[in-house]
Amino acid sequence: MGILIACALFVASCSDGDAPPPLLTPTGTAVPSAPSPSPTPTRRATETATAINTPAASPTSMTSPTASPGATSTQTPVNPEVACDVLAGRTIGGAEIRSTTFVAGTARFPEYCRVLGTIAPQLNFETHLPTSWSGRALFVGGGGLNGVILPPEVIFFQPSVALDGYVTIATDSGHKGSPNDGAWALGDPVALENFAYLSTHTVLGAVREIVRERYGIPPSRSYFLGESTGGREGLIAAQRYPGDFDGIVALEPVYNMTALVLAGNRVAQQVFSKPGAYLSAVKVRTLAQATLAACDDLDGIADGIISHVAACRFDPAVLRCAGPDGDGCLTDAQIETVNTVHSALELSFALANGIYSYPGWPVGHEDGTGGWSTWITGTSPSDPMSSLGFTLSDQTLRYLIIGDPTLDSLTLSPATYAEKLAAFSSLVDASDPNLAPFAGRGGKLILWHGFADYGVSGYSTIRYYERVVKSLGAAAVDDFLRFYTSPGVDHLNGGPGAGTADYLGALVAWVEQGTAPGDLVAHRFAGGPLSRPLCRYPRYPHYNGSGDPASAESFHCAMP
Ligand SMILES: [Ca+2]
Repeated sequence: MGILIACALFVASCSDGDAPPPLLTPTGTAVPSAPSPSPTPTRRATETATAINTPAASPTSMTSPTASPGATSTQTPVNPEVACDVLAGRTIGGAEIRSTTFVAGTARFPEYCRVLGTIAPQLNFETHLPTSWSGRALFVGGGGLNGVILPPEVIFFQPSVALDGYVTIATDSGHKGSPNDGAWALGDPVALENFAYLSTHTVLGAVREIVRERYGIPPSRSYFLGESTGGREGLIAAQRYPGDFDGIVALEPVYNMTALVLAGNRVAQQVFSKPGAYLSAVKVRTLAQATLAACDDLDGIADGIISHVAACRFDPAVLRCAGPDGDGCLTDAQIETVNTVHSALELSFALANGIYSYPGWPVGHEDGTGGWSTWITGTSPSDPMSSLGFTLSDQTLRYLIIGDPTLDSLTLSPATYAEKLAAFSSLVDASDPNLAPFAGRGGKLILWHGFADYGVSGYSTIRYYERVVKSLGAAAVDDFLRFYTSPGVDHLNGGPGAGTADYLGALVAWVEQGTAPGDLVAHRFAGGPLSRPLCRYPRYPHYNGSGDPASAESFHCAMP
């Protein structure tokens, strides 16, 4: 887990080189290995193939779009290593290609050309151009405050991506630094604008030209997959650049970053500034045991996963110390802390798209590695920076929003900075519920959230989904959006629940074959084999009353 946390905040996972989990497919649906040749809603102009290298058919029968009827190439394929080398040093699509590396194939990643590029002044990106290309491109989103290029092979729990011959794309979003550090934003509006909304769009445009140069045609399909900040970037694309992607997977998205930062600040002020309000790790364990006892079996089985979240009612006052303070009880100040975490932030001024609040976090699973110790309490009451929730909130307020390195965010009153907060919200937040332009172009969107996520509240994504439904109507939403939730899964995809699924495969099948995904199956990321139905919101996995508790087959998706 250390490597997960060290890699990036608001990032679900960082590769540690372990073998990927098994590829999952949507229930009853085979993930296609090649794009559909049939006409589709598209924003592309007709392209004339002038390939310098026609991608060869792969052992999995991937075919190049150039092999489609009416688009054949008569040119002789060139050596793919040469085709990689000749890109180096060139300026294509406004990007300077700093280096190219021809990478030999492995069992998981067939050979590809690794391209590092920069768009002035400092928007860095990396793209992988496989020799055997499916015609698809996949943009992988960032995490935290970005600043690093996540390796494209770190395709969040999507082990099939490289094998399927995707061109992959990733960017640092326009600055370099730790994802936990916001100092880069001070006095750099260009970097801030890139982080906020522009970098994905800009890099995609450049890479499309690089792809055209390498293969003779642009991608036939472009997809986006991101988690956390990457999820926000996906929703930014859907809202502001609806023509950029055919399909988007947004996992645990920080779509309303401004409100989240303020909610995190509110919690941090309670935890670190109120006398006696801090919960030690032992007290957090006490709390977690109490919430589990109250809510675990509401889903039909005491399996250590609170799956019927909507029915979970827990009053921390039941833990109030009857006598002296001790590890097995909570003081009044600590009870207030628990209530603060689970209650909404309410603002006296509007953020972008009329947002005045941020919901509390769901109850349960407080003591996991992705729980309170990571996001809320940190490791010591005297070390707020050990709390990732505090750190990201503090850095964002200090450098991205208010622009005062000396700011003490633990004494901040949001109303004091209402104007700057609203301006930042307009710049960065992806809270516009009007996805009609995206849907109108045939775009498909998959949203997902884990309910043990103490970084980003699952309730916030519910709010967004409900706003989209209210804005467009349920029937219209059903045509282009799927929203799944996973109980017991945290922001790093850890926890006792199961949230690892082939979201991208489901999306691709939807976009290219018109197979709308239903309920899927999710596997636990770590901690031993366990699967659960991946239910469309608002349903949740309920135990059938018999059968292996580790198997999804023993559960059904139930209405709350
Ligand atoms: Ca349970």
